[in-house]
Amino acid sequence: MIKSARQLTFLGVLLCICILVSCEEAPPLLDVSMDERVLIPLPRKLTPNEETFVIYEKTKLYVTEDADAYNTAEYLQSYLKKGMSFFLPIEPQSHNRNNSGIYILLDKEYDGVANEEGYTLVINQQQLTLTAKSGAGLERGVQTILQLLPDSLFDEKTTPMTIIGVPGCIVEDYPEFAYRGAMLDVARHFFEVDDVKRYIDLIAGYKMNTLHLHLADDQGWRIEIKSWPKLTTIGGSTAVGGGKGGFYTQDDYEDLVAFAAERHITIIPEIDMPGHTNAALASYPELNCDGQAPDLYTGMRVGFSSLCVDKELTYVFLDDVIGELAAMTPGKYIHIGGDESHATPKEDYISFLNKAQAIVRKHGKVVMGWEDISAATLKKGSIVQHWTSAKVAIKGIEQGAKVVLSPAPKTYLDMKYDSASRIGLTWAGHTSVDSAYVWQPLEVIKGVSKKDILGIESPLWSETAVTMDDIEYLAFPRIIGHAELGWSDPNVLTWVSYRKRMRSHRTRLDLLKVNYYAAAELFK
Ligand code: TNX
Repeated sequence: MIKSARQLTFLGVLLCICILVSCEEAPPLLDVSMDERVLIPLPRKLTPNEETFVIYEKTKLYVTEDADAYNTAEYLQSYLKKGMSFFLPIEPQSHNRNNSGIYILLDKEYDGVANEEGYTLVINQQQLTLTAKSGAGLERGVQTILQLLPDSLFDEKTTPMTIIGVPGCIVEDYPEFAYRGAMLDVARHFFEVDDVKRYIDLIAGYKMNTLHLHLADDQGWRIEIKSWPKLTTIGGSTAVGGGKGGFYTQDDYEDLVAFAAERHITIIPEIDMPGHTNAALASYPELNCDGQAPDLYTGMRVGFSSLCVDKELTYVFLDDVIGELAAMTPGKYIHIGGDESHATPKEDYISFLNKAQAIVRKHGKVVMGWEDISAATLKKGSIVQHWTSAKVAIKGIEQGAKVVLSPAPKTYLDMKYDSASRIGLTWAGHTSVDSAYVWQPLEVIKGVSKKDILGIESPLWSETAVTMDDIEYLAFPRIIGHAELGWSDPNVLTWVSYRKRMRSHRTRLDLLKVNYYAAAELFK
């Protein structure tokens, strides 16, 4: 018989403990098949099962105790919060590994996938587990999780959901190429910090890992250099067509770098030289051989400007600019352009580039440049970016450089899709969505082997792109195909599979309000 209130309390506590320990409440059931979801880029290995993981109000996010796992969990949490009626708590996984829930696990010793950016995803009725050996791996994996969530989660118009299903499967995944990049030309037209952040978010969704910012050209200088302030006050004051221009303060730039780093995206800054420098030359008369500053330039010609190769001051200028840029750049590369220096005599070009490379090295960074820099003596570890001449790129590779592939007819996002495109250039032809997708990276430069190729980059030159809508119209959907070529196994990719997946994926682009071009060959 129960004799006292104290005994009653004791029994009550015991009962509660029993419930908590022995019978964790079973999650509700749902049945979602992999056929209802699309993955782009296509993973290496995808094995669907018959089970469904259900996210509902009792679901928790369990993490290993480190910043990367926690940040990844928070990122997923923020997406789930947008479309669901409740908030998933994040807890350390140490004592809970057998509970039902979502697990984000960083394990430096993990050898399930050897690649630094690889990850494994195991989804069944009980658990959804993402494992990787690096923060970058977790980032690529969480993007796969987001693609496995229902589109309705991304729909601002639906009422918050109380329960969603994630199709059961095992994904083992890793990239084909270490470098998967996009380039944004913010010099011909300037794009605000928030626009660049949106671009970063969009490319992160397809597992790209590099954003190359073309920060200076004839028409505009877009990055604050404290020791040479007129570069931005004068050089940054206009744009192609004579717009008002703009520039990033160093605080803006550091904000961008940090924002990209959260998505494990490296920003590579480019200051194009010795050509493409009219904005700098217009800002400081003393940088010119004749001491006369040219007018600011708002046209679209290339190849008419050059830094003054023989002037001592040119190298003081470079040292200051690269020094400040290097201090804002956690990544290892600084891009020094080097393309289309038609106004610089060849001997001068070579001597200039050799000095410029030494300055980049002095500031602890590695040189990246357009393939044209192969004319100089390249330092060890350099990257040449192929855009138009395989012959020139090979000269760089022969010097031991690795190559990033940006063949203009396939990857230049500023080429018109066809003659009806409302903006874009045509010098490398028209680039339809299927043409941008159907090519083999290993065949771009004959005789070059995979070990020479660091990866792929999609440049978007902005002579004709004025607004973010213009950027999205030119980039999407072509850039998604490039992301897949950079990540997935080339032996299994087909246009038919890609087209089928893109047709389903279109809803997601609509919900994210991406101003993509609805190409007939893809969507009609
Ligand atoms: C060539 S690609 C350029 C750029 C132009 C672009 C337009 C390269 C290294 N130079 O200066 O903006 O074509 O498509």
